Amino acid sequence: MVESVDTIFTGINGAFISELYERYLENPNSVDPSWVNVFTDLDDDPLLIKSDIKGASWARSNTSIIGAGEPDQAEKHSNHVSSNVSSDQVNEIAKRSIRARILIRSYRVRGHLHAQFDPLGLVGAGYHKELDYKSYEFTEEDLDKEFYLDTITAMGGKEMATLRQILDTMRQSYCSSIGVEYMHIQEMEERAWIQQNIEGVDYKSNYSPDLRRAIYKDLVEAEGFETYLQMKHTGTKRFGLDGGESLIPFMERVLRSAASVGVEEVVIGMPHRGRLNVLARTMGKPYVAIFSEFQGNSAHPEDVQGSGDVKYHLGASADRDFTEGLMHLSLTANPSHLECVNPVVLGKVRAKQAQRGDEARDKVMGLLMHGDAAFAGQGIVPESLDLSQIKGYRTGGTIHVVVNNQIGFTTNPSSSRSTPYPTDIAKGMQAPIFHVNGDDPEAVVRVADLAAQFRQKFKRDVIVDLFCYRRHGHNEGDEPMFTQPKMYTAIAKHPTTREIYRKKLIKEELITLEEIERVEATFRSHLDDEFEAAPNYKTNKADWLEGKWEGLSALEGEEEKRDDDTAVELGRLTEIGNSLARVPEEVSVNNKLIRQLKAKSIMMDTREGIDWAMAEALAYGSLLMEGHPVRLSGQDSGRGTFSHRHAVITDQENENRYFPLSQINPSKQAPFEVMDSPLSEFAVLGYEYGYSLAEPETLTIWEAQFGDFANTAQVIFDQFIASGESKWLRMSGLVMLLPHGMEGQGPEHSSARLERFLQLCAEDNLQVVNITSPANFFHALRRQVKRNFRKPLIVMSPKSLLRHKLNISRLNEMGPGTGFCRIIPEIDTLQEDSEIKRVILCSGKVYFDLLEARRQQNIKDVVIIRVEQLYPWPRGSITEQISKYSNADVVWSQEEPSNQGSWHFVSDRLNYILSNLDQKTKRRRNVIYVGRRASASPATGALKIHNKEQAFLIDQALNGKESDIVQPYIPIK
Ligand SMILES: Cc1ncc(C[n+]2csc(CCOP(=O)(O)OP(=O)(O)O)c2C)c(N)n1
Repeated sequence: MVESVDTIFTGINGAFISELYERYLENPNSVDPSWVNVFTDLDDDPLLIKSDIKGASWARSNTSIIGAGEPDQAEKHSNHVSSNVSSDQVNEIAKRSIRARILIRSYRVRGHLHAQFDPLGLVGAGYHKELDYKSYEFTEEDLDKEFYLDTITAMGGKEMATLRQILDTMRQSYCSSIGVEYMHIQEMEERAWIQQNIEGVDYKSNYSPDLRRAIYKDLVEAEGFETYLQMKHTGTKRFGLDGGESLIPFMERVLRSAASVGVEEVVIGMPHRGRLNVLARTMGKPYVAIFSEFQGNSAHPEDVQGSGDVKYHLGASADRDFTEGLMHLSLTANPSHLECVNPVVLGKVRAKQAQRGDEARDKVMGLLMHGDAAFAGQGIVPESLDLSQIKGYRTGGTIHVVVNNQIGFTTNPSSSRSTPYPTDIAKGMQAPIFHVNGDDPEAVVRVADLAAQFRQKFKRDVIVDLFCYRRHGHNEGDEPMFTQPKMYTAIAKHPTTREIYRKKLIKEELITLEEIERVEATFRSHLDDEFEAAPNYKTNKADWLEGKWEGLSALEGEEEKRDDDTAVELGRLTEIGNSLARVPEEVSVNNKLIRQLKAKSIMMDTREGIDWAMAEALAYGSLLMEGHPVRLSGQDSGRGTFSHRHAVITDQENENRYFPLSQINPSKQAPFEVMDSPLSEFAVLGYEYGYSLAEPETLTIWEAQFGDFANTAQVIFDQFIASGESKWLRMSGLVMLLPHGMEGQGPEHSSARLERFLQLCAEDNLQVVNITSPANFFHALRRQVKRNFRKPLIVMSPKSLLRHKLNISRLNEMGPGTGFCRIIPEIDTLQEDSEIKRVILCSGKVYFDLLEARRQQNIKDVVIIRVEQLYPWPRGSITEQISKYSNADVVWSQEEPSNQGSWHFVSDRLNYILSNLDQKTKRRRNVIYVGRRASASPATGALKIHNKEQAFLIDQALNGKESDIVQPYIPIK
């Protein structure tokens, strides 16, 4: 029965002190001044204490601990005291007890300061006043005096304890190889759980010889593998675990412990340090495969394309058959950029939980390893931690292990962070933090148990700070003595964790020497066998397109010929559209929104004038009805930054939320989720990418508030989205909506940095579109889950165009016989093709300015072609269009400055097309650039200048002679 924690008020003197304390809370002057000091020392929330006073008890149920929750006994005790001693004496005893309790509390809060968790002895110890009993007005004589401490779990439910006993228990609980920080947690039940599992618990006495044997074997394998690699491939980079070998028994135990409380699947993320060891020992990757990679062979089979990756970034999956239960493990591949894999892992976990219907988040769990310098330094760490309790993103708690080797490359902790521990950032997230000495593997194993159990019980993140050291340099070619001579002199003399544990086992006769030697010899001979087999080792299987991905295939054939069946029956579309346009009777809908819903209803009736928001909703709705879930996450995505989407209708009276897309046919449709994300791009994009890696059937979308904010997530674009498939054979069908367009809103709201995405394009890795028709957007979205492969889709999405009168479609453009258009040819009737003087190619918003101006000026000899998909570059369709106009010059028109937008990307490609076409004629054309000049800033801050520039470039595109057109890079004098 655990109801409360950390109370100094629930014991023998409870009634007396609580009355005093309540008086004090109401008016500090109403109690004897000697009590004021005692009470002010307690920095607890008065309300919390008051509730403790009112009858909470955290006594163990199997002991006879007395607490205020058991009033009979408390009363009895109280009476007992008052009948035997005078009220002055009660007062005195009460004060003494309360001081003891404050001392106890200090151990709970600060005991870690005296814990012995640094194997090198560089951190910890020292003198801390708060942990000195003398600071609480005790003297040496008090050590053997008894106190009434009947509610202290630590004292095993004793009614009386001496100060010496109290100190012993507190030191053993909080200042041994494990130092725990948990008093920052606000939930009393969570604090109580930790207290109960830490205070006075002699876990080591329960460890069986089998467990000790297993721990030793793990250490033998962890150390043995590193030293074997060092011997066979001296100096080759492997980012060895040497010094942090306890990570391996930790991993074994945390997984087993998680299995024993019902976890069936764990998604793992980790940096380079120790990764080969984890791959081998935890993930079961054959040593022979790793040795083969050391000999220079690829990790992929020969017939698989792609760049591959270095061996210490690779992922793996495995099924482990623990006695505690079967468990599927997947170690997520990651780039060298530390910590950026964190949100990716979280997104994968969430997707897997959705697949299993694991709403309690009991079955699938995330486990992340970190380096100490990276955990403290990288902003993605708090960004990702912040997701842990948020509705659309929570995953039921992640276990974090910081492999704290007390150095980052050559940088000391004092230069790495402003906080005492690398883990301090997690305190704000209410996570308990267990610091543990890596040289005490039994303590490490204990912490693994606590972490797994705490996570499963409270569905919160838990942090393990595995204190260790790094035996060699940053990598095996580095010399650490250049920068940390003292530390490395100490390390050189320091025995390995295995040696220390070996000694202990032998000394305490816990396992026989013979057994120990047998374990060592068996492993060594296994490594020899595997090493010998490595030269002939061939990977015969690429582990992709399995499980959920089965049935999908690698890209083949010409992109422009790929069949995209994205059309939907018109009847079905109107049914869906009418449902979305319905004003829900049960909701008090905002009046302006009622008008919008009516407008949608008219679109459906007339089957015309369908705007962007409606086309988007029809794409989602139709996919949902076909069984594809839709998940859309981004800042303010529910309503939509530009107030166009209204995927959530908020009741004007009670703020209840109604989701039209979830109400089309609730029992027959797939789930729709839309989330207003935290104000993060890096973590949220990484998360959605992770989700898309695990779930190919869901249309997963991330939306940037404005396109340029996606910059802060650039690592995810570069390292995962653009290159993940090539490096790791992992597809993603993630859609990214990045509002883009020059609208006079200033430098930072104009550009989604289209040029950067185009620069990333190669080998069909991405799709980049800048679409000018709602129907085409509808098809682009549906295409993402309708094809037999998945590719990330980057959409330069509209802002003002959401409401532009020309940016509309007819319903039948989404109906049978239609599909995604990579380019959209001229739509107006103009002169004969041979009379056309100019072909303007453009992409995105500028099209509407060009079209309107041409119509206004009644120009009939200038054709405008829209390139809706910039990548994969639709060379065939563009060639076909340009070839119709053999007497025309060819202009590329864009509103972005010439160093931005598409110009760099299209110019060579268009010239290539022109040179091919012109081979048959005498004419030699080069594409002409019309757009803003190169500019440091994406746009002007002044609307007037913007308008002038825009009018000028439109005029030049339509009317400018080639010789008059402003050159992209020549500044105006
Ligand atoms: C984002 C990022 N910045 C810099 C680096 C270069 N780098 C690689 S490892 C490392 C030190 C990491 O220290 P720590 O996190 O303590 O892990 P350790 O290598 O000590 O295990 C650095 C700076 C990187 N990989 N990623």
